Amino acid sequence: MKFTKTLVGALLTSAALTGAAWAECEVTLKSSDTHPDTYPTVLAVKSMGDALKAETDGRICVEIFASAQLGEEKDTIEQTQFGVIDLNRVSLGPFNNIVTETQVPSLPYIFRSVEHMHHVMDGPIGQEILDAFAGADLVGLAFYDGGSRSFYNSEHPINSMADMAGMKFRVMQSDMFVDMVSALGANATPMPYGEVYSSIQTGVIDGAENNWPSYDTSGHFEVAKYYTLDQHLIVPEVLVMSKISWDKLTPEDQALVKQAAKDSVPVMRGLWEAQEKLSEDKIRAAGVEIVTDIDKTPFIEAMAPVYEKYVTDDKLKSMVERIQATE
Ligand code: GTR
Repeated sequence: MKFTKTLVGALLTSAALTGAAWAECEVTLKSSDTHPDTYPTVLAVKSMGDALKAETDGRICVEIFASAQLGEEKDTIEQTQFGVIDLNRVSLGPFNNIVTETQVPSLPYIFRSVEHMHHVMDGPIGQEILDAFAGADLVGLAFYDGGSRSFYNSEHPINSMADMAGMKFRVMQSDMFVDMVSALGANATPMPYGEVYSSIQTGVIDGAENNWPSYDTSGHFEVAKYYTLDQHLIVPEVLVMSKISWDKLTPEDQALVKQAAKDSVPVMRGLWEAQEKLSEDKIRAAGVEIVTDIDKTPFIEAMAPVYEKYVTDDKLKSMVERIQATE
């Protein structure tokens, strides 16, 4: 590019303005995400930051650290509990061992569809789960979409549960997901997202499971070319705030943060729908072998022991029943 005087001038002015704008922020909330800059979750938090900044005349800003710059999800959750990170956008999976209530919407096949998940998470059950984060020194702000997760691997197409026998799949760091994979006759290795690509490439694991956008943007489809749409999980994602950071805000500012987070949800859902299509097209064009007509019934039936082990107390049992009764 040829740098004309005008262009250089414009760049300098915009740099100065950006600097000035950040300098005005009285509160800068540091926000973490494992995904790259253009991923729907990152863009949704960005829209929340823009709204907050506008609402507060530039007093409250959000600075996003995408692409796991602040660490893998399990570690960033701890940093958020300690107030080192202010905001964190994470799947509910890595919360399963910390906030028991998050196990319920993470149960395999608990939701009949994404619409069913929205009805539940937008209502009183969703609110109960958001409130439960208080027990882990966190404030649950909003749920985002994570589509449905399915298995992919580098070995062969999976047409039935029998094809999974003895295979090794990476799962998120949640005991429940380890048991889920065992119940399907395969072996599970919990590991951070950032280690999955090389682990498949080097044969440490045979595959993993995720939604279209993550399978795409992580590049996993390049090393695991068989994807079976068994859709075992429709696990929502969540935006949480550190209780320590929250307590530093005035009640008025807390209300603004809560509202901005809520308002980012429809933004996220629109971006998600578009991204799912883009990723699916890209993956199909890349020649991935996709099994769509899998019979899910044996998969659903195999999950009984997982429900038995994890849905133990009355509170969780009632939550499961209420979800099943939700339209
Ligand atoms: C993605 C999710 C991430 C992370 C990742 C994983 O779908 O958006 O938050 O949980 O999956 O499998 O670790």
